[in-house]
Amino acid sequence: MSIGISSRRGRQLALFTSALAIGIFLWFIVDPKVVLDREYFHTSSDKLDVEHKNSSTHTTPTSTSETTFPGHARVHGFLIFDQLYMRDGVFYIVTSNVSSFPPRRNILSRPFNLGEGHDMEPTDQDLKFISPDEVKTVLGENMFNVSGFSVIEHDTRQFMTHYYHWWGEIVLGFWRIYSGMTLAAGITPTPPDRFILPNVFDDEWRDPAGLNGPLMRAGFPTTTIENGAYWKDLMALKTTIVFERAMIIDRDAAHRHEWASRWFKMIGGTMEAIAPNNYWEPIRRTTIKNLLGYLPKLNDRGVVIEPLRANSQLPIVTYISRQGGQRRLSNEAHENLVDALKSLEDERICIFNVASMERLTVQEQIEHAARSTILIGVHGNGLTHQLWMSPSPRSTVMEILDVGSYVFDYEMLARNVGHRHYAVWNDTLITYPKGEYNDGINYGENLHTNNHTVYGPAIARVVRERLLESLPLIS
Ligand SMILES: *[C@@H]1O[C@H](CO)[C@@H](O)[C@H](O)[C@H]1NC(C)=O
Ligand SMILES: *[C@@H]1O[C@H](CO)[C@@H](O)[C@H](O)[C@H]1NC(C)=O
Ligand SMILES: *[C@@H]1O[C@H](CO)[C@@H](O)[C@H](O)[C@H]1NC(C)=O
Ligand SMILES: *[C@@H]1O[C@H](CO)[C@@H](O)[C@H](O)[C@H]1NC(C)=O
Ligand SMILES: CC(=O)N[C@H]1CO[C@H](CO)[C@@H](O)[C@@H]1O
Repeated sequence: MSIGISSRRGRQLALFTSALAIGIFLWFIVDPKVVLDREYFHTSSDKLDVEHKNSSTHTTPTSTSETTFPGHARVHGFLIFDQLYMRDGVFYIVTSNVSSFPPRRNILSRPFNLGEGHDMEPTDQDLKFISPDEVKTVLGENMFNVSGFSVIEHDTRQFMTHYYHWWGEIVLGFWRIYSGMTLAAGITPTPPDRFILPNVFDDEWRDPAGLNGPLMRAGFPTTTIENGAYWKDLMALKTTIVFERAMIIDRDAAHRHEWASRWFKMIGGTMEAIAPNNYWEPIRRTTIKNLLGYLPKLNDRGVVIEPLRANSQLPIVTYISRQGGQRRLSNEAHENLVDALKSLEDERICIFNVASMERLTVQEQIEHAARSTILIGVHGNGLTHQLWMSPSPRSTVMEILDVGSYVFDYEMLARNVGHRHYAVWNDTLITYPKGEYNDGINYGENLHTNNHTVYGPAIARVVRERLLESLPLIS
């Protein structure tokens, strides 16, 4: 059976089923040590072929040299182009109809840090629209092809050096838009050929917790990550570069989307783009298989049933303790919560783990998440680990906030990945069904304090309900 795949659309299901069949076949013949998830990914050799056949049905290039817009989604800061040009660090869109493209300020911004008073409005130094007639004079006759799919993360390092901002916004947002585009074309998304960070140098995109880098290697093993030095090399060629397909990701431009400002989240706008329900699964599965050497399979009750050696007998509830760091519970609230959840373990309702992620290896952290059905924690980066939990009608994230605060970071992840999210205000748990959202955000003045309170029994009650309630499960 497939885990938590709800099939609203027959086409999605059919796609998934045939991909699964091919995947199972390939699974036996492929060396599983470093894997792409073959259930979803085509091999890279059939990739371009398949994409070209399809993308030509969805774009109407008036001349071979024009830039086109292969997707349907026009989400600010997450736009995909075919035949995107670059010369001397400036992007060029070649088109005879500028109004068929989103305006420049929805595509990118000046590469400055946000919130430091810079004028972020893009200029001709960042991106220009030119007509096919101008190509020869502006771009010259000599062009250099960068083939395949390039994801250009256009920002400075400011926010990327953070597990949530990298994985939960940049990668998740990119994969959502890209999966939606390939769904519309009736094909399976393949990993991009490269990530390019033109405005980042050295190691700067990596996070202090040491998760961003290793997880990229595990999740996108065939994708290179090129920083500003690579970009400078391209510029030094003093020629025009043509990106066969490129997505430009830009945080400030993304925030210009109405939904991004409503929820104050870069990926807010991507929520309007249609994506398959299970779109994150290929990345989740690939990452976990490469990291752990196995993919935990959970049954309807949330029990890990495969592989046998990793069997858990009861569903696993993991509480991510932040007691070693900033933004945490008071000691009393922490102990009270641990006691309440331990009593569920005594009743044999679940296996209960307390995880201090900062003391664990990357592998151990991901293994905790991949085996858990319920993840509980104070608002914070640890909750980004829900990306590796198996989505199901039972999978749940409980985010402890100070009473009155409401922010969307981890709720957006839960909605994208397929878990139910609860905001916990002491003894009150708040959740919203699909399509409904909390009215507004509120960064309460106590959001970042070290003495959060929570009423453990209230959390234990909802954990019990989630693990015992009978659910309309889809197998
Ligand atoms: C240019 O694009 C706009 C928006 O897609 C479209 O309405 C218009 O008809 C196009 N103009 C021409 C000349 O193709
Ligand atoms: C770039 O590559 C594409 C596809 O491989 C090809 O159709 C195109 O002519 C090439 N463009 C240039 C400028 O070499
Ligand atoms: C938290 O909830 C408990 C149980 O309802 C209540 O006794 C306690 O006063 C509440 N704490 C705060 C700070 O509101
Ligand atoms: C928690 O800490 C904040 C600031 O550190 C303080 O203003 C607040 O009164 C404290 N709350 C409780 C319930 O101790
Ligand atoms: C919409 C569309 O044209 N989809 C096609 C994409 O390519 C596959 C494989 O070549 C076809 O089966 C689809 O019909």
